[in-house]
Amino acid sequence: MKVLLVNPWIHDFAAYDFWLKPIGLLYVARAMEWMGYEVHLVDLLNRHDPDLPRFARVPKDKRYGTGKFPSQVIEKPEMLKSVPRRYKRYGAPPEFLEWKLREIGNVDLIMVTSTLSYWYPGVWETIRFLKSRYDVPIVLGGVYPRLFPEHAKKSGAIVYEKGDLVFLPSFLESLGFPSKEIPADWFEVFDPMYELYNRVGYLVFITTLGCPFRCSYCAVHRLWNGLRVRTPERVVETIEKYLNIFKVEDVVFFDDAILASGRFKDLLKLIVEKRWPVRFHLPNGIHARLLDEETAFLLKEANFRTIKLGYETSGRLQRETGGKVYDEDLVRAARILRKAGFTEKEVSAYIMVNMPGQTKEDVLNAIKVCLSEGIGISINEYTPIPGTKDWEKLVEEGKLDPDIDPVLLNNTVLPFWWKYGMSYEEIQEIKNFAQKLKKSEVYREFP
Ligand code: B12
Ligand code: SF4
Repeated sequence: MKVLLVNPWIHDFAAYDFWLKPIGLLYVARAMEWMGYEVHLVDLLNRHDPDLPRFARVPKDKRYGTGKFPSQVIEKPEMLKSVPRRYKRYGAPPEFLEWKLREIGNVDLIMVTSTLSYWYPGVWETIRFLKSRYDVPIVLGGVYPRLFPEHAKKSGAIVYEKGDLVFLPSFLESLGFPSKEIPADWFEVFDPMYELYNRVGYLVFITTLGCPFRCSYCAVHRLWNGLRVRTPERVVETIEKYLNIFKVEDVVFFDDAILASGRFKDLLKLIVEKRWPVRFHLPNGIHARLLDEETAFLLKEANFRTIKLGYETSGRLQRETGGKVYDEDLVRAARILRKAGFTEKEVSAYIMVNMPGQTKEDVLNAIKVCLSEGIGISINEYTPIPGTKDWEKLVEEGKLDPDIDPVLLNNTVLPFWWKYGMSYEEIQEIKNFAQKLKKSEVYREFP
């Protein structure tokens, strides 16, 4: 039995390859191999595919293997017509997909993944394309169908609504496909199946699934029950295995709560011992309160180059959204990291703009806190996510239609129509201010 796994196109006003790898799909690949399938992968977002330059001009890598995707301007969906920006298909062009499918030939089953729900138009286009070439069942899984199952069913694919892979065998059986029980500890024993790639520009891993916190704007607790932790020994084994196959210089951890695992220091110690000639990155905000000096020094010794702290906002919303971090936690973490030798180029804090109830002052104060501690700023625009406390409150107050088309929840689009948040101009002003600060001399005053 032959299965084709596809990482679909992104349709958006902007998208950047900030170490995007379909790690969930690579676990699905391993599970399918475990069940005896012959597995093939088409990753339309792999900028480092050696065949891609024959089909598109591929922008050169920027920092640490990140970079711009090839893109094509496409027509905006009706609902986005009033947004005065160009809408694009990001990733390999359709001719590349056509060629790949010809190379792979007939398959028995197709599986498509998805991450951000508001990227669904790219998922749907990919599914339409596949349907026009194959007459086999297409299964859609990932974050989008888990958050918007009913909407995802309109894609024309059969939807896998679960996160955990232990449910995959019975799902396949229900479709008439062969299966075999998946080990309950698959997250420990399975490696994400990177060997399906010819070339990658970096490697992305996760060492934990889930998060013990319950922030009111975040869906992670709905996606994963509790916190699952992979043993440091297995993580190191996996990294080593793939560093031997791919000559990459950057290794990235995408965890939501890596410091909450209770095993991170052990992992860092093992990484330090290995002395691999690579840089490490933590692009998904870590918990400032959980950072201690020993961890900071180990991060430095292990050659971490990107550390993002989850800060989100200053002011009363810190408590109201769940109390994950307070100013004093951020300040403490920033100082510890500076003491360990990190600079503002390596450490920055995520600040969210346009959270319900947030004022411009909350954001500006948060920026000032970062500034005074000599750490960088990464501005994120808020988007409501189903299943979160924020979503439920907004629906209850009549400020959000629960049946909204997910494309309108694109964080770039929200300020153009949502009258309960900040205006496009206000957000732009904040972003310009942050941009100016980044370029200014202010940060250089810090040792
Ligand atoms: C990594 C990540 C990113 C990465 C890139 C994601 C990527 N690879 O494309 C980056 C850093 C770019 C990112 C950015 C953002 N993200 Co993000 N991100 C994540 C994160 C932390 C991990 C995703 C992941 O790899 N999970 C681990 C794998 C194992 O899980 P999985 O993909 O679900 O796969 C499992 C199952 O779903 C299933 N499966 C997956 N595919 C398939 C396919 C088939 C056929 C089957 C059967 C099964 C199956 O099997 C897998 C194993 O169990 C999630 C949170 C989370 N923990 O899921 C948020 C998350 C997806 N992000 C989220 C958000 C909000 C954002 C931002 C918008 C934040 C912001 N406000 O700025 C930005 C977007 C900026 C932009 N416009 O680009 C939200 C999604 C909201 C939504 N409506 O979709 C999430 C859920 C976090 C949250 N806050 O609640 N993100
Ligand atoms: S925002 Fe971070 S700390 Fe809060 S629940 Fe989500 S993953 Fe956990």
